[in-house]
Amino acid sequence: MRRNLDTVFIMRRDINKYGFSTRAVHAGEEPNYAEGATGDVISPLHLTTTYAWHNPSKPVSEYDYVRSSNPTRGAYETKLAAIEYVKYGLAFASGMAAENAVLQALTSTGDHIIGFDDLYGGTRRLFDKVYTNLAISYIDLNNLALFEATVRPETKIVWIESPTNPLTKICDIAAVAEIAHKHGLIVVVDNTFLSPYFMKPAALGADIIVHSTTKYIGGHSDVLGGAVLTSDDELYEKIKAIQNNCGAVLSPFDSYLNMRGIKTLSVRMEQHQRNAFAIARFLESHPKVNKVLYPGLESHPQHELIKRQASGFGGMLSFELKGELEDAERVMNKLVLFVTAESLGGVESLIELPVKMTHVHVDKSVRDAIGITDTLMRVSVGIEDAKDLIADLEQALGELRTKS
Ligand code: P1T
Repeated sequence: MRRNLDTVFIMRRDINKYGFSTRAVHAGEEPNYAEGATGDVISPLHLTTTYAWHNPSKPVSEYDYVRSSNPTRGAYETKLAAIEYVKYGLAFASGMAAENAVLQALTSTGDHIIGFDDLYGGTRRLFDKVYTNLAISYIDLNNLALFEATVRPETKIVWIESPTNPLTKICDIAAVAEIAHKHGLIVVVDNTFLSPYFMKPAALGADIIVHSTTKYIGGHSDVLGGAVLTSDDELYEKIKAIQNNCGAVLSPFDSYLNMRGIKTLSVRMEQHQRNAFAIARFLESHPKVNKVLYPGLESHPQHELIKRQASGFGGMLSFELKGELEDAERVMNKLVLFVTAESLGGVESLIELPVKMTHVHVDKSVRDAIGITDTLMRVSVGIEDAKDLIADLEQALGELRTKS
């Protein structure tokens, strides 16, 4: 049963009539004006694992046990749903736990899934190594004829990232969704990279949206979490049952931190994007750089497409050096501000080498086929001063010039 907030709060606001930033600040955080209440402006951190009953027939409230529901997690799930413009939010202990809940709830042995060919390496590992009872086809979803030809009677889900991780490939979500729905497929969009600030996949036809909230939603590289969002009552009930029965829920404290993160999502995303543009343009003009993949650049092959379906381009970019693997490693070792690390979406800038880090588990033949080369580096652009970030890249790339 979905928690009825009216029993806890006196609701004065209709959050649905507000814009993104207002929702991000206020959804799930209505002050409690009830007689005798404390009037908290911020939804408080509510720590208890269990809730009292007056007697075995009469619980004090609609809460019975923390795995099933908790006021802080409930408030966070309300905020998540509001910023994705959907009815329901479900918070999980990690992005992978969220993805797993979707697969567990909606697939059974023999089903077939179609995935974009450049999904996050961990998502591919979940599909390939854990869901060995399913058939998976990875294809370029920009080829809509190929997509339709790949659909089989047992196909259940099409799984999209746009931009993909790490090649920043975009696909036309509305076009994919139209074909998918014609064949009765469920459309899942992993919206981690753009965040709901820049793209609302539900409006493009996504049935389910997943997030690694570890990234932009948390925003400070200190909370692991995941989320599933949907407006579909039946899908929600099925995935909620897995959340409760399997138990990979987000803790109240982490829910509280992520609520705090969401309040600044819009201002952070604007600064991530501003800096990403500055860095992308700098790299594009650098003689040691072979190519820059940032959807905001006119040179990005799907620049026009992303402009149609999103309101921005985000803070993630990848670039390929001229040279060998060792050159990429030399540059990374010289960087002072950029930290070599996996993950993304935090306020600090990170850089990583997919062939040795995030995508090391993806077969080399697959990496070669889709273009994850030895010198491809992925940058999660933070919110520092752009000029400091560019100076750091300039001195590190200069290291390369002295060698040649
Ligand atoms: O790490 P976790 O919160 O479990 O989320 C997994 C995940 C799901 N989807 C996308 C698009 C992701 O990028 C991730 C996690 N990605 C990294 C850790 C990374 O460095 O790309």
